[in-house]
Amino acid sequence: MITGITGQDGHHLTSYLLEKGYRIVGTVSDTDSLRANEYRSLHPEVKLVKADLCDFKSLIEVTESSNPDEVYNLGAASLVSLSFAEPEKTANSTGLGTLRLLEAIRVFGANKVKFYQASSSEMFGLVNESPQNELTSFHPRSPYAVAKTFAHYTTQNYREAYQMFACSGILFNHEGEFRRHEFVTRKITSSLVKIKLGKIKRFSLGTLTPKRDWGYAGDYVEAMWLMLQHSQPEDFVIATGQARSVRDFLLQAMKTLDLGQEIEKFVDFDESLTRPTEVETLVGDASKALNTLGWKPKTSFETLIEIMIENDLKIESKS
Ligand code: G4F
Repeated sequence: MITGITGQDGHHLTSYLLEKGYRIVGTVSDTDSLRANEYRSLHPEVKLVKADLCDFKSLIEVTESSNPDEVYNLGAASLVSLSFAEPEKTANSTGLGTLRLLEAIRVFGANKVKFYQASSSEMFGLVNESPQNELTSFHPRSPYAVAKTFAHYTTQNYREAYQMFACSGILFNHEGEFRRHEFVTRKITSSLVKIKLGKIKRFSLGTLTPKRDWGYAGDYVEAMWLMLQHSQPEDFVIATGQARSVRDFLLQAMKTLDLGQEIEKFVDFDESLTRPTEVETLVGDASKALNTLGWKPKTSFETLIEIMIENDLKIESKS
């Protein structure tokens, strides 16, 4: 069972698990939404069931009816910037939603269900060491990160209190062809592709200085699965180990599209796209995942950008 199945990671995880012969039930809050219909057209073999992380009764019902062996909790209000405008909604779905789901699983099969929680590197926030690993302390800097930290500790508590196989993957930024346009990487690749095709002349960004550890989402879903196949429930950092700035991403994307290296030709800066509290630098140390699960990232920064640009070129040339 996968919550948030119509999101970026849901798409990748679906393909990964279907190839392994899994039967999948995906939960969506609205079975007729555009995203649900798009998802269905790509993965018609997956059953979509209406359930909402903010509605405990629906989680009890879907857990009982689908009787899952593995649960991947990918559902969340995942836009950090939006969480400042909607803190209560974010806490309810991203934070309390995880608690509700764990409670539903505890009632209907705690001993057999393996639970994966999508924790986030945003929890490290104002970092006190670099790179960050599983022992680095958290200093969340947004309502989103606060909610994810609550969900992370709740998962740990259910593991310890009820001996549940519940673990968290602390995933650093991961991008790809299913990334939504609101995130900076997709905003950059799709806008530059539109510029290349003569559809627009310029676009706006908030800031170029923050650094992130950007990997490919297709690589990261393998780590989620490996965590649930491990002999015991443990938390893992999943990252590439390399920090690049928004500027680095932009310049590499411009290079890939032969658009030169003059940022001012295409980009405006808009103060309203900055955050009240920014996370300046995140970079992960995934050596525990390598040593314990044998996981490592396969896709380079340059290839990730090529994948995203190729996909945007396909979409924009058609429309
Ligand atoms: O693409 P972003 O919005 O991703 P962010 O905030 O790092 O969060 C992503 O990664 C987390 C894992 O660490 C996930 F938990 C989370 O759900 C999400 O997937 O922003 C990246 C950076 C930020 O520093 C932001 O301030 O880009 C900067 N930025 C600059 N201009 C912008 C923009 N971000 C967005 N979304 N839009 C801009 O115009």
